Amino acid sequence: MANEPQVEIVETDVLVVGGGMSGTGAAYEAAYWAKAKGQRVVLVEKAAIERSGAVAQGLSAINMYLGMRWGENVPDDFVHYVRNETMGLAREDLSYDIARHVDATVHMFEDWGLPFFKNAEGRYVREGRWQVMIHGESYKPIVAEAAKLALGDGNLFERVFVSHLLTDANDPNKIAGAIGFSVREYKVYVFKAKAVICTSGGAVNVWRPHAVGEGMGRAWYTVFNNGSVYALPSMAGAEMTQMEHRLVQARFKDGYGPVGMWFLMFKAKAKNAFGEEYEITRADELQKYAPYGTSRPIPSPLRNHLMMLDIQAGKGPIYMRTDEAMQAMMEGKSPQERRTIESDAWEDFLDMTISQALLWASMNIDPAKTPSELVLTEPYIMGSHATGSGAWVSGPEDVSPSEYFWGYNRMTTVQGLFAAGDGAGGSPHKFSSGSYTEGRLAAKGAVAFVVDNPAAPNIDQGQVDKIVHDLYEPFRVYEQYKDATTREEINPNYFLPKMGLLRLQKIMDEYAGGYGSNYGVNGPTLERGLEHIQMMKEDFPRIAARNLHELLRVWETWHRLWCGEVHMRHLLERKETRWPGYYYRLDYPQIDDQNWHVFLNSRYDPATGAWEFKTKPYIPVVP
Ligand code: SFD
Ligand code: AMP
Repeated sequence: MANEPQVEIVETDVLVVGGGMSGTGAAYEAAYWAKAKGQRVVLVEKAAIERSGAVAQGLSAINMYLGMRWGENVPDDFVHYVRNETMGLAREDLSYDIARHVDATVHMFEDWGLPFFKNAEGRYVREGRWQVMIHGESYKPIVAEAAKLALGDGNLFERVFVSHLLTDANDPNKIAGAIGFSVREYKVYVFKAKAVICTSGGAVNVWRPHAVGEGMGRAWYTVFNNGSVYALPSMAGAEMTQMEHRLVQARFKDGYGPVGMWFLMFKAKAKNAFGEEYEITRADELQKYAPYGTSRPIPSPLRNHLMMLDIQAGKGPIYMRTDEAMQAMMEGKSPQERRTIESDAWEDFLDMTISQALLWASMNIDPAKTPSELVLTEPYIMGSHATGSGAWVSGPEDVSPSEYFWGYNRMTTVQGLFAAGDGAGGSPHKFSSGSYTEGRLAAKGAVAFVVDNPAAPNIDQGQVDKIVHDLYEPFRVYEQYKDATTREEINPNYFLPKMGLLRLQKIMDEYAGGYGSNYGVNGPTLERGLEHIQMMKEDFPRIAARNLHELLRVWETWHRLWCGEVHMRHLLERKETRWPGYYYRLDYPQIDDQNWHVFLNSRYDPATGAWEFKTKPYIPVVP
């Protein structure tokens, strides 16, 4: 263990933070434009990009593909879909921008060797209107390889966790770079950059998960995404939007296998323990949420809401009737065709959620004979699936109204700081392909920003020295106090990151509408929860680390804590329940379109520590 790390300076034009879907997309695109402009592009990733982020295990579907070459959809159709899914609150300029470009990205994946399911005419097989099926176990290595080739030698820094962004010494609202520490060596990197693209993934394990103890590593979204994509820009003073729009998913119990293919392609039904289909028996409930509830598909939060009502009425457990669906599909089919249906059902999980297949095998579940339990997950903060949390970013100049445009596509309110994927707010349903596409769009914007702003960033050396020193404080805390106890995990003077994480998860579950509180919150509960968060922040200087791995966990916990705070502040501010099924503001149980059909934005001021909230108008951009 070292008291002070070795420090390495890396100078670049564009810095990409995170090498997941949007990060590899950003690197691929930025490198292309940068070559022409003589710029350097560097990517920094906490893990190894070949298997990092949400797509590390692979995916069995690409959930955003329009099929424009076959006349299947046009971008306006996608915007209508997103508008309804979000109960009327999407940044339509951003959704439109991704929609018009996403097909080209998907075709590129195929050129690079990603295998697609195809029908007799050579078209991609559709799971649903927006989703196409892939044999996607190696999806991530394929896009990672393209990013590595584009970046070139010496420009990829793996196993480096970015903990802080740096702003310009002369202009606190301009980006200057980032700081990260190696999780393999006693080394800290100071990246000096003219533009930074933040793509470091959604927030998982902020709330107490269903699976605790040894099962804690099993959640739906990747547990290695700790909310850096929200904490980093927010701590640097960027405006954040929709941070209250958290995601709760209906999933196969315990393994968290996705349900899309079962619902959309296999036409399976979710039914309660008494065989009733809540989407039919509770259809009247949807009328209350017109026009969203009465449009199809039923918005994701409202599907959850109907399921919750059934559970609260004592009608659980809820089952996905895989048995009925598979038997219907297999009727009249040859043994060979039956075998194909069966293997597709298993591959859906084996490509992206292997543990669900293991769980089926270990629980003697044959999906053609036995239904499987569905549950609602703990909440996640995400901007790429069925929710739109993230930074408030500029849209494209040819589409965005002036309220949504300030110069460079996907730039946040901090000059030179860009965001994409889970990190760009207000444009959900981009998924893997849309996130990659958005990374590309942000990269083009970032390169243009550097062309217009070529001056080297001014680094505040005092700020850098303090951060570098603080990063290793948990080692010093441990060294100072380790002899005060015979059991390292329990100490009167420090706590370890696992304890910190459990403390945060308890606060979030009990005060911020986790599954343990039936997703319900009210004003006083949130205010009390924020007091607990404040106390935890005050205790944070007492967190200790025994090795580099624990140091990583320390700073991941800090980012999660930040996400929890921003989320609670947003929940408190939005005085309505816009997304029943994701959360309930029990003191404001209705949707209030008159007052709250607006985006809610927060800004943390790094100079004063004050929080400011404002609303931004919802402006439709397609008819
Ligand atoms: O079925 C730092 N997703 C699905 N997308 C699809 O297109 N089809 C599906 O089938 C999808 N499904 C699905 C999906 C995800 C998961 C986990 C499952 C099932 C089980 C969603 C997409 O994967 C998702 O939308 C995108 O991946 C989002 O992209 P992006 O770039 O925003 O996040 P990322 O890929 O996780 O990458 C983040 C990277 O950042 C790194 N990182 N690096 C340095 N410093 C830090 N501080 C960092 N913090 C994080 C991460 O390691 C990672 O590489 S289904 O459910 O719908
Ligand atoms: P999932 O597997 O649940 O992540 O879903 C994959 C895709 O299918 C996403 O685009 C979901 O929004 C969509 N989806 C899942 N279930 C349904 C459903 N019952 N009706 C319509 N769309 C769905």
